[in-house]
Amino acid sequence: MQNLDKLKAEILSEIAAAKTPDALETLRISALGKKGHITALMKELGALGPEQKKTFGAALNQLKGEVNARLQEKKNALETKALNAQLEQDHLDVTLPPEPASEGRIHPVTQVLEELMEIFTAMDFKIAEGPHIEDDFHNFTALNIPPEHPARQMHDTFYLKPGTDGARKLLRTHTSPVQIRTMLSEKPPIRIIAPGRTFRSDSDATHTPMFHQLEGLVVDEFTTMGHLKGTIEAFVKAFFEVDDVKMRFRPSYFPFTEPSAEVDVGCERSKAGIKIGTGKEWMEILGCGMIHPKVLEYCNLDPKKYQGFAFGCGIDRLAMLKYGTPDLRAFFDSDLRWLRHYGFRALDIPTLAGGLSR
Ligand code: 2NL
Repeated sequence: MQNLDKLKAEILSEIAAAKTPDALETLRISALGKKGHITALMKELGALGPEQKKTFGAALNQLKGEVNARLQEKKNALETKALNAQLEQDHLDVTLPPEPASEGRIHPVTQVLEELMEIFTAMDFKIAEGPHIEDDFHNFTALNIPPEHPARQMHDTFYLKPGTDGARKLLRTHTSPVQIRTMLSEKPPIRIIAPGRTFRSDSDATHTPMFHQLEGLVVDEFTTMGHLKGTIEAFVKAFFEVDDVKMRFRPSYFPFTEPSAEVDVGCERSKAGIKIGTGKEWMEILGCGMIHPKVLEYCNLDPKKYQGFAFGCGIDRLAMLKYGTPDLRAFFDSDLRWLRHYGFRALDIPTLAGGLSR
């Protein structure tokens, strides 16, 4: 018995001191394995008398049970400790950008889109979106584009197969239907920009069948051409990141605005590219005007009560001008070399305070 107490004390203190699951397994084998100390004592039981066998056997069984329990306890503790250490080492900072983001690039069109949204949301415009597949009413009729207007002809517009009612849906040719939908569903005052994809059956060095447009719309009770001019001027200065921009509003025509104007900015062309702001030459950057009374009427707005202005420009074209990318078609080739050269880093987010482009 004296011997057993000593053996028990030894084994338990060794278990308590074990530092690894391997060391613990070695201890288990040396106590309870085939040639273990406790196993050896068990084998001696057979040679004892019945009374001794009973007491010694019971004591041995109790020892065996306790050693097993302590081994299991210690095993659990070591495993928990190992898991925690592993977790500590594998600790993941979820606020860091994913690895591919440091390799990938933001497309110039996305960059310019983000810059535009930053500029116009700072002027209290909301961002509106709508479907790419539209109907005749929202894309044409409500915009005062009559059926015989050239913009409706098959060669410009992508039409879908006729539906059950015989009407053909189409891919929107501008983002204007988004503004029509907003005027139909919301009450003035309305201040929105509608950026997005647009589609026209046209393809050459300066046209791709899919391109990006940004349109703006303001409708209120006392909106004037002065508001339009001030908004466009503030936008152009913010976008080209210059304090002073030579600008002119040139009379023009759109079916959906009256009066209509096109806006040119002063520029200087050289071998190195094109500089916007000053110079002897002019570059057209957008079209605009006061919303045509008929368009307001199509949207159930009384033109005697409400007026507004609208403008539209090509995002891809703005990206070409600002970042000096020569050929529009390369925009949508997904050429990695082109993207690495003209693309932007993911974390260089454009802000008015921190600078739009760096
Ligand atoms: C251009 C010219 C323009 C508009 C778009 C518009 C929309 C509604 C009502 C009235 Cl719902 N106008 N949009 C107005 C003037 C010009 O775009 O050259 N775009 C690339």
